[in-house]
Amino acid sequence: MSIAFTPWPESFAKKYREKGYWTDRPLLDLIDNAPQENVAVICGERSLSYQDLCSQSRRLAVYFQGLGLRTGDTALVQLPNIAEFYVVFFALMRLGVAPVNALFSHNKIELTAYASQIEPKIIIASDEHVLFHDGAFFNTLRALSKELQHALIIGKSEWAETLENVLASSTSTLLTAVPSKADEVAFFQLSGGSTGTPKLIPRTHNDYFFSVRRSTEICHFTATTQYLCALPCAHNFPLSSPGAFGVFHVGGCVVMSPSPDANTCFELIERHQVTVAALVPPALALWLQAAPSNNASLSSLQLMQVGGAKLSESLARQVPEILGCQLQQILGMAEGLVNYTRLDDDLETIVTTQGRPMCSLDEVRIINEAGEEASVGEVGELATRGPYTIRGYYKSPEHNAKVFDEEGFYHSGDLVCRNDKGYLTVVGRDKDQINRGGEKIAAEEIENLLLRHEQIMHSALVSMPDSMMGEKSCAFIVPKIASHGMKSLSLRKYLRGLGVADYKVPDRFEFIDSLPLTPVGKPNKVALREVIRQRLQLTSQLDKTL
Ligand code: AMP
Ligand code: DBH
Repeated sequence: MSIAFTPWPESFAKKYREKGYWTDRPLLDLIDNAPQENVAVICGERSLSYQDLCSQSRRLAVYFQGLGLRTGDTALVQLPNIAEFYVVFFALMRLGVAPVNALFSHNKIELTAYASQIEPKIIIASDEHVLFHDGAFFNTLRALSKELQHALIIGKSEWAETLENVLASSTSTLLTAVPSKADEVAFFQLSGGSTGTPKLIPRTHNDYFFSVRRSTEICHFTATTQYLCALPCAHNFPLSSPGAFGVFHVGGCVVMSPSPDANTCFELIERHQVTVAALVPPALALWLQAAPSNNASLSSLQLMQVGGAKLSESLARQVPEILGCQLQQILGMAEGLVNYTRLDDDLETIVTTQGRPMCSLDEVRIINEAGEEASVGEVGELATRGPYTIRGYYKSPEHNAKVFDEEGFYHSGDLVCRNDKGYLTVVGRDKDQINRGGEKIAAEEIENLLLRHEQIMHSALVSMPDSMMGEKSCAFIVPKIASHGMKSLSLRKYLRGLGVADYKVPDRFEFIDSLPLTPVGKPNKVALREVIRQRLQLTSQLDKTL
């Protein structure tokens, strides 16, 4: 049994193979073909060689096989930045089991949404996450997903099997299972989304492997690369741009950091002679603030990759000055297309653009308001198709009909302009999403949760400017009755109680009598963004005068 997804048309698949982009090899080759004696991952005081990674993932795969997991099955995985994330990923790859790798910041709402879409047979989670301190949440999920039978915990557990125990008690590496076919779904990426339910992105071995290989070429990764994984390890950026998988492809070493915190990372950079790091803009801003007064030597650092949200030109210019390394900007998306500034680009291009597509078969169309292709410098929506850009979200026919056109282009909702050399600069967004310093929030998801509150009549979530995060979120609330007594604090508590990820809880609440509407009767978010912008401006002026 294989997992259903929207395939690339045969003529495109043929082209991608002829060009050598799709090689029909499984992602497992990333570690199985690596120089086995090299160190693959450093995590705290532990070092795992490629041989360790291969043998542990093989033993774990044997255990999974014993449970009856097989090709076409799915798994829900939620792990922090630890080496076991990769052990688990490649164990599942050996059997052709496709995981959704939830972010560690995800909570009940997100995990439930993923589980109900993929109906996993197994949950693999960490004892560090409060949801898995006991078996209660697992049982809730089992009631929703009839396939769910197993749980494996990384760490200690009184209610589920643990990885430690599995590895201690199994030495067999005898596997009869094989990976899924290279042109089938290897795993699911997460979409930042703009809809009520978070969408899943089916990625095949062929398309993902290509994006990883091509990325390592562009970023000059080699066996001597020491890569700092400071962003959430499951995210597409630190996984594949070139990320940990790029490092594995060339036999280099991934240094895990529990967080992007500057001081934690600086220590790791010095200790492990890190050469490349990847950050979102707010984390970069904190590094730039902390670096001058930190004693750790950052001299090994050669490349700082920044992406996920718009980087201001002024921060960009500080990178070589303060960190003493080169900057690379990346505009990527879990749906596929990744743009990079190149290492030999001139400084102006690097600080003012978010790069250009990674390969010649990435087709980019920028569509202006009139629905026509924009000319150089003109703003329009970025639409794309190519050898590693999906043709459809998982089981989402209605949404797919909206964001994929008849020619298979994915309409990203990003407003960009292109210069005469094909480099893209992001200027805005035409999707109902807040980009909170790289963490995406689908407005509709939070609005729906707010509407479940018995005192709320209408809600609208919009972005508001923030000097540190770029954007934060503001929820406009129309109460059912004027004398409602709702406070920001109680609404925050309410949302947390429902079990939504913390980063999605609105940074600010504004209570209003009615929502301004557009001519077609939808909440006028342009007007609401303007309301909050003015209120913030007023507060900051008052602060200055006091
Ligand atoms: P996701 O769908 O969660 O993978 O998020 C991808 C989206 O993040 C893109 O469509 C952009 O909106 C945004 N994004 C990623 N990188 C950048 C960047 N360098 N500058 C501005 N926005 C970015
Ligand atoms: O934001 C993203 O999704 C992103 C950013 C940089 C991404 O998916 C990527 C690089 O691959």
